[in-house]
Amino acid sequence: MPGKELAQRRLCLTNEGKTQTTRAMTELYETQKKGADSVLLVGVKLRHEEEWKVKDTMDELAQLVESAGAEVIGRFLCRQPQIKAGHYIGTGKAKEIADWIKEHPVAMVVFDDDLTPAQGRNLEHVLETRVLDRTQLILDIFAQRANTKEGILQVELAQHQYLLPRLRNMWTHLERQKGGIGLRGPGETQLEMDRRRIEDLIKSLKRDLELVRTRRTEQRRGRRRQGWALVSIVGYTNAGKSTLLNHLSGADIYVANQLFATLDPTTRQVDLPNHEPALVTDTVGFIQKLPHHLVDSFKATLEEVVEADLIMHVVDASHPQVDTQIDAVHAVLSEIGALEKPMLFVFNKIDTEKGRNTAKRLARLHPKSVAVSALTGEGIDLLYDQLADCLKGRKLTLRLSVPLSEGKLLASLQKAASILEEEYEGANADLLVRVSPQLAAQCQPFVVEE
Ligand SMILES: Nc1nc2c(ncn2[C@@H]2O[C@H](COP(=O)(O)OP(=O)(O)OP(=O)(O)O)[C@@H](O)[C@H]2O)c(=O)[nH]1
Ligand SMILES: [Mg+2]
Repeated sequence: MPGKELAQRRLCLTNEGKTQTTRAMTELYETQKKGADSVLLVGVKLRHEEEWKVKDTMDELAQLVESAGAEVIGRFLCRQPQIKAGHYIGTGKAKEIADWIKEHPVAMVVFDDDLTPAQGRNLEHVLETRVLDRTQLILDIFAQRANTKEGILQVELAQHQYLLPRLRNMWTHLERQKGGIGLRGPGETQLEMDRRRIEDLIKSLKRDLELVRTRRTEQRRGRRRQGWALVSIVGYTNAGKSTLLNHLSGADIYVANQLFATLDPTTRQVDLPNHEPALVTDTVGFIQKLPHHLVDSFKATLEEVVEADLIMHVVDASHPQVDTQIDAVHAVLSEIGALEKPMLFVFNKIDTEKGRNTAKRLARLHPKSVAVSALTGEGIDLLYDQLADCLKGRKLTLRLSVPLSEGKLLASLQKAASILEEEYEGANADLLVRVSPQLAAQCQPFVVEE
């Protein structure tokens, strides 16, 4: 996949001659290149947790590993009352896993939860194998998928933010060479240099991303000004978001039965019955335990969701954990401040028996919804109607400065707009109004601010 190569090249460039640290993030591809792509999964069930939930998240972790191009050859589920500070799991269990690995060599061990830097280091020491946690794995997949400049910048920012607090961990081998009390050893000096370098890099990535955000905001404004309705597709990863947009618009977005097939947003025109055309954006999927750094770094992309007129929440109704997935999507929407936006549920995959039955159950809970199969096209006509219906009452807020000589427009505004503020300045009326897209188009020459 070209995206993968591009991301790899970009990462290599970042790493070259710089930090040892970022190199850890490309480990998954490097082991793949050598053909050593077998992975052992480790999950932990704590006293208060239900075993089936832990097993489900481990199934998902296995899917993540496969989506990253590697293969799961074993799983360990550790049942323990609480997290152990030193190794996350008990030392006895760690030893047991180490013995298993001697018999079944693996390229790396992936933990289903986030490890502290010290836990990661201690585990690597005992297991004598590379150890990754869930966040690192997701970051790796994102790095493989990032295709556009925006995507690559966002992934790099998330990676470096993840690494910064872990730097000390990387340099402990040098710290051991430190001189006497009060002397700064080579490890410490190198650590400081690395820290500063990464902090500078984070600053410069944030600056670059700010430009991306500004450009996106301007693009959105332009589209609004032209009267487009903006719709964002959100949903759990693998729910069928890209398949749906392909069906609605004839787009050709990459679709695959893998997690995070889509990373970069794609916007396409969709023609709705009795309605001006809408612009629909397909974007990155969500997942439970989505690393906070990623949500934060993907601000530019996720703003498409926050700023949309309508959110289409696509749900894989055939998935056994459909309710958990809906909750996980809501958690991310809440984190980005988009939970209160108008939302239409799209229960997808009703061509399967499970999907059809679950969609019926979910429709009772969420009346503003439609059941479809993005694959066969069943229910899509109903979806077009629902979309048009949801967007019908769409209003835009505009600040206008209209010359009093524009009597006809002012009369239309008095009649059809909600006037929120009204002030007369010389020969102009300064107004803050909420208007339909049609009326907004007539107001275009007099818009001061949207
Ligand atoms: N049976 C069935 N499968 C579907 C349907 N819609 C999508 N799929 C399959 O579900 C898988 C995921 O589809 P995508 O469209 O890539 O899903 P996505 O939500 O864009 O996934 P990410 O981009 O990875 O977050 C693919 O194997 C699709 O063929 C459907 O209506 N019915
Ligand atoms: Mg997709």
